Amino acid sequence: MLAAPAKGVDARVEPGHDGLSCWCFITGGIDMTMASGLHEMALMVRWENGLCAVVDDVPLWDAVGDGMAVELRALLARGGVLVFPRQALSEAELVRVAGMFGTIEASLRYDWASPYTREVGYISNLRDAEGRQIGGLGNNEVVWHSDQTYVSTPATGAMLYCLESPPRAARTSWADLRRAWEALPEATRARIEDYVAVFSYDKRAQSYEAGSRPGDDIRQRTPPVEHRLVNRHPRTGEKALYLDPGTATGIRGLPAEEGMRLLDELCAHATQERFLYTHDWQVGDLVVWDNAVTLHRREPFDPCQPRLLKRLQFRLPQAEFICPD
Ligand SMILES: O=C(O)CCC(=O)C(=O)O
Ligand SMILES: [Fe+2]
Repeated sequence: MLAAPAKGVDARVEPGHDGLSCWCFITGGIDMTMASGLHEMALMVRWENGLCAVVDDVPLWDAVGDGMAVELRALLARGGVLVFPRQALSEAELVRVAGMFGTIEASLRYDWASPYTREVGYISNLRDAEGRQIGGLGNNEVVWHSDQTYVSTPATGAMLYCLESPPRAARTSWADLRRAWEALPEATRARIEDYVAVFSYDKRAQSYEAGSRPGDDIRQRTPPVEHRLVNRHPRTGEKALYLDPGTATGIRGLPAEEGMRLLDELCAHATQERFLYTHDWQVGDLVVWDNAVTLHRREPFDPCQPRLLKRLQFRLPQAEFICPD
């Protein structure tokens, strides 16, 4: 269990801190779960601020048994964010891992797709020999958002796999929209619970830097759509805000300005430090998240520093996860 995995990326740990002691030191409580499957092993889980489960020592390049897959999906359903530090995964292996969480869907952004694997997208500021960006989102800040809100039936599962990222920069944060909902005053919850928001990809794309904006064909395939502002988990009944103020254009039935003011206020509330997990990327980290219960944002970074992540998105099962419609 504690031996270094056969195919991991070299651990980047500070001198004097081997992975284990560092891990134990920062652990408040260890969640030991026996999972069955091809690998009969205990899952070692460290929770970060109640929303992110860090899972060490699962070699995802090997086939994961059904029992383990069920456990990992349950962790994602519980927290909303799942981190597998320092994996070493080919694009084919990324496709297999994503398929364990849900049904993979290629992104609308075919212009960001890997030249080798249609389902894999590149998030990068790197350029090819002709000076064209090899992926999307460049080096600017990516403001708080939830992926796919501009689609009528969003595929809410997503993962990013880090190939290269500047040290202690370009961090990505996630905000917990279930706890944000619970922390709202009762009167606000009653007032907004049945609101429906309108979303437009066109609006979101205007915030992208020039090289990441969609072509006309993609814009024609993304007319405005509507989603409930508050969703309910099918099994647990837990509720979550469904927010994306950079893509939303308002609330149905409210004057545009009033609707946007409310959405901005809710976003400011939901992204308070107490609801966040921030990931400082290391090569090989795989982060999986549920866009129905979280918002995320990426910090801007120095354009001279190379950054490359591979991205997949997938439909999480309706019986286990909130699926906005
Ligand atoms: O670059 C990042 O860390 C996040 C990009 C992003 O928002 C995404 O891949 O959905
Ligand atoms: Fe995103």
